[in-house]
Amino acid sequence: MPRADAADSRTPEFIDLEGRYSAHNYHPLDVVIERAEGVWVWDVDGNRYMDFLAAYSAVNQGHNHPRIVAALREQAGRLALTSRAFRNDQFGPLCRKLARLSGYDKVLMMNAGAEAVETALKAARRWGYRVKGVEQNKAEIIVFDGNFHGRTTTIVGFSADPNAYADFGPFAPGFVRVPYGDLAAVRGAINENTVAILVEPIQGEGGVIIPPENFLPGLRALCDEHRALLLCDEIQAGLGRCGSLFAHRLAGVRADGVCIGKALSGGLYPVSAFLADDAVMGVFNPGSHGSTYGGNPLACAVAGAALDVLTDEKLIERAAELGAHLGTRLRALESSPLVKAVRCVGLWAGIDLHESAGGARRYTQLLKREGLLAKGTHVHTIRLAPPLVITREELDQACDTLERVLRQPAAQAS
Ligand code: IF1
Repeated sequence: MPRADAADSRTPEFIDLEGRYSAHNYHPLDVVIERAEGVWVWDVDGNRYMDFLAAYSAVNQGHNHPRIVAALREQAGRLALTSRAFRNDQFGPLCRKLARLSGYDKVLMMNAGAEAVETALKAARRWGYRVKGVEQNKAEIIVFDGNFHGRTTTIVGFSADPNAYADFGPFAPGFVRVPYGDLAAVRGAINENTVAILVEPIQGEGGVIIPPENFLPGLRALCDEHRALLLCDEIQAGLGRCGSLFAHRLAGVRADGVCIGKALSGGLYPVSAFLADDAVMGVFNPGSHGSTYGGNPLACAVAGAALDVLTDEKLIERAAELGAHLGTRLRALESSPLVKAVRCVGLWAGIDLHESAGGARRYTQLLKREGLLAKGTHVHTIRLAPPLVITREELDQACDTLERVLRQPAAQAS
């Protein structure tokens, strides 16, 4: 098998091009991928890796799923973009499919996940003024420490991560941030001007942080008591990742608004959406919100196929079943001197390393050498999120690799 560090490797030329011509807004692993299929990717030197990031859960259906690729190809050859100034034959059927699957009255199609979140924020504010009767420009939205909802200046304005907000101010007012999982803090922050609580049911970027069992039901109760909207950001946790269509449903809760994205297109096209019932979605009138590409025919055709793959291939059930096995395998790692804690829900896991291990990045580099691609977060945590099409054999192969790498003494790991 050719090696990425071999003398004739093509990898360095691509790294050089990125360094010379791209903004340095990322620090990726030095792997240059040129082909992908299912859970597998190949780099420009012919090395094969198992993808345990799945583009942050955008590729739940597996890379280049043939049904979704076929839908993309067929639609692209016929009609790609009309703008919403006119109607098209893909938009209504996709909205119906998504409304029926999710159980919400209405859908508002956007492109990036951050746009779906911004849509939710606008809906909540306008609902607050026009339905709840909050005084103009007094609307407050409760958010949480450790949140990640996108990178617009509104959203980073309520981030707790200096990397996300430093020197991007001034920021939009009207956001109150409290500790994640802390119902008492939410109770202390909610008031007559609170129009919504925006929450990730499980925090992805935070390191697959699972809140206490009573947290989401408690938020639901507080929203009902204070007439505020519960908005769940399911852009990463949703669409099967946690073994449920929506992660918050695992807590027996129904949100008033849901943001989805990423796997809504199976990684083939940027598609996002905000889902809500008429009482909330009714605040939007023509000209009040939208986007050039929002709900375009190509996006709708791709999203329709991506949702069909999720349901027809029972990927949600699969994530629940295989996730239980992943959890069992990963909990065995807790006996490693490197490992501080393991969290797993569905096919989504976070492994916290002790600080003495020297940081997650060195282990993701070791894992890459062993043919497993994973991403660190917040310095000491390795995040695991394979495509939901992974087989049990592939999952065990990956866990064997994790065992091998995470049982090396820190000193030997280089
Ligand atoms: C990057 C993080 C993950 C998200 C949730 C909204 C969005 C995201 C829960 C916005 C996007 C992506 C963004 C991407 C890397 C990745 C990420 F590391 F940035 F934080 F997954 F954890 N809500 N997450 O996870 O969706 O606008 O990106 O489509 O910016 O590097 P987007």
